[in-house]
Amino acid sequence: MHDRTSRLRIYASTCRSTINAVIIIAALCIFAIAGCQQEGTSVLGEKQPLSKDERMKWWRDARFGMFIHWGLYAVPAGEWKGKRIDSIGEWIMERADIPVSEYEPLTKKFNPVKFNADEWVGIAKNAGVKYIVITSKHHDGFCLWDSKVTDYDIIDATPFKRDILKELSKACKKQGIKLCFYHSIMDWHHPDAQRPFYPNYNDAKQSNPNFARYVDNYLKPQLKELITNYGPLGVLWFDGEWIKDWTEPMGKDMFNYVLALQPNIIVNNRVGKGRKGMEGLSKDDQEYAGDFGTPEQQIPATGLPGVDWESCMTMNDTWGYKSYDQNWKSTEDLLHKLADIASKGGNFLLNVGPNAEGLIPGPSVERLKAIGEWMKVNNESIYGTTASPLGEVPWGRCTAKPGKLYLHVFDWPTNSKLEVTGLKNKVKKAYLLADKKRAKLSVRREDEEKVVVSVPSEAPDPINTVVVLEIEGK
Ligand code: FHN
Repeated sequence: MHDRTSRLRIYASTCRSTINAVIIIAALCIFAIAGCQQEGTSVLGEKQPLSKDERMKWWRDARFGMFIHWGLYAVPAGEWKGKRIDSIGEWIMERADIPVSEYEPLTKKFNPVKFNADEWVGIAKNAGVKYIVITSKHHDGFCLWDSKVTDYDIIDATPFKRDILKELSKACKKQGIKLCFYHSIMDWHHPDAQRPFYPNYNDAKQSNPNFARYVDNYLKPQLKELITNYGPLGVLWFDGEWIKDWTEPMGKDMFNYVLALQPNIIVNNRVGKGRKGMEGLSKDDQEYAGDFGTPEQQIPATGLPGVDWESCMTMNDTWGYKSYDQNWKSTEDLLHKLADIASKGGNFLLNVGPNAEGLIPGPSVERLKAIGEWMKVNNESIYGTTASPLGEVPWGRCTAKPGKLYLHVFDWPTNSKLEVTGLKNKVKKAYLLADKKRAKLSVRREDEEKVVVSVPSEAPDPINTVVVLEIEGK
């Protein structure tokens, strides 16, 4: 930088007017700063944390991600020694009281020859998904990447011997999807973590005297591998934080550790103790580590005003694959959830649980395809939107952008009159988002807070038709 500036001074001294020199120097500095800071590095090349808003922008705009729970548990697929487990598939080691000595041999059977990273990422992209969160390591401790700190990983322990995360990283880069990792703090396989608690792997009261050694010599080095060799990552999605040995101070330390490795990464609130069970966000006023709240299998009734949050959900009743769980949510239900969550200012992280062959189950693929067809027409009403400024609306949901309201109409008015209450702004124009010609719909103001939009007799989309109101002011 200094050489360039001194050359500039020589050049400037030949310029007739000092104003030209000032303009050139200023322009050069602006380019230098812009060029460096985009990756969270200072103009001097040091890594410096970006502001939270800078880090969160792509994530807030994305609104829709895909969760992938995949690992050894896909092999038993919810059944152990002929007995079906009564819970989520990825918990089979704990639910069926399987000792590590009997669970580890599953590695010999994990050979997902039909796995195709481009295909998985394509399914996600066509669904309108903007980021993928995959389990690098779930509670069972098995690693989906080539880790240098253990052989309990896909390269060293299985016949498959391909680095799943490396292949997904390449496919995501190629298709413009952000790659993110779910990583479990709780580890049922590592002797310095919960392994000694067998068969009570999830005993939140027990403590391992060597847990600090697990964090320093295993958990942190593995996270460094994941952030350094597969990145830049979008999100580090921690989980399994509820154990006794993990504390909020450790969460804060981990948050800083991860940000130091990649300044613009985003981290969920399960890095610390800020998750209040499945609600996803503690309501006490303590400052918890992490960037967003994580309600699970639920949508906060009024969102979580003023904070970033993401609802994660299964399409059936399990995260990890179970051969017999056919209790699939309908496409209509999933599309309504997508709009509901966005209308409350949240992100939707929708899960798939691939099987042991490396295939995403058919019913999941069908639903994602149908969601993608709706998103191709209506994604403007989801991406980059903010929570509804209207109160509850009887016919559906509402999302917003500056100067625009997107009315997600689930229940089409039988009289072709769509009533919008709580709206004082002047409506400049109304039209169907799906109508490329944006033919005007007539709007009549009934009173200070209510307008009535005349809509077609039939709902163009039986699940969710979006009517756009262009309005004046905020
Ligand atoms: O125990 C895990 C569970 O297996 C799954 O990964 C969910 C997904 O968010 N998280 C934990 C339960 O809260």
